[in-house]
Amino acid sequence: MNFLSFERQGHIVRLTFNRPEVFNAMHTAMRREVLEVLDTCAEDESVRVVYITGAGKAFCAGQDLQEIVDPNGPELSDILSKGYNPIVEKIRTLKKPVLAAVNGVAAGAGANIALACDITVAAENASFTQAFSKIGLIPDSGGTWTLPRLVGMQRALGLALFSEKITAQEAERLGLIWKVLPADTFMEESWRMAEVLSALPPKALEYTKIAMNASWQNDFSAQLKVEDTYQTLAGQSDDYQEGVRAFLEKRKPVFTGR
Ligand code: T3D
Repeated sequence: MNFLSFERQGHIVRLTFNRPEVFNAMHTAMRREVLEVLDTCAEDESVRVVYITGAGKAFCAGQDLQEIVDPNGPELSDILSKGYNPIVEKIRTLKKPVLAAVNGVAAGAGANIALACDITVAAENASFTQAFSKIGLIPDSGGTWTLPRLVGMQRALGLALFSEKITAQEAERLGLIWKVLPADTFMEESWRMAEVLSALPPKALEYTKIAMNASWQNDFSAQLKVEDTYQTLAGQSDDYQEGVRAFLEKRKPVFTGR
């Protein structure tokens, strides 16, 4: 890996965007590496949580604009179809939680990758900007889908059309992200959240993610059927037995993922 770092600690994979000199803006080779890591995480059942952050001052400034003006650069449509689209699709469909630890500014596709994650936390000095409208583009990387669902249509359009940089606190207030964390302990606290997730029953988290995502397409009755299906599956797991036994025996549960 040349443009990101990728390490495994326990059941957690930490993926760090690593082009700090350009605020972790992404070019083709970097997008390929991100996809490779996400594929590895999908295939490896022992990985329970994916933690994504950025090196240096930024989380990710989105598309590397130098690549756009490079006459030998990729076609714009390939940038989406072979890069950002599969990245956000994989994040949304990965059978494990993906936590974005937004350590600094997240712009354009960088913002929308962070918002495609299941849990997005931000350092108190981080910020978000859609950025697209300022360079003549529309929000991509799922932004036109994610934004209205997270914050409602007026706010989604406000964020997308004005492309103002908003603070982490404002992002939390709007419901764009889960939580703002103190800057000086951000990496430790956000990592601890990943550890908490990694100790929970993996199947329960997987089914919760699937059911929540399915809700966008369903009416109430259809969604009750989804809950029925996945609750039945969860109820057949060893981890459910373990969770109940541990509670009754007043001890810490040990979940195996079975
Ligand atoms: O159709 C398609 O397929 C295209 C796909 C598009 C997907 C997208 O993501 S489009 C949106 C692309 N991103 C942007 O337009 C954001 C551009 N960057 C900014 O607006 C600002 O840099 C930030 C708001 C992110 C941060 O501002 P600030 O003032 O804190 O930092 P800065 O000084 O502007 O940037 C720091 C360095 O990073 C600077 O380099 P230097 O001058 O120190 O050598 C800057 O040029 C570089 N940088 C920041 N963003 C990008 C970048 N270099 C290349 N591409 C970038 N996106």
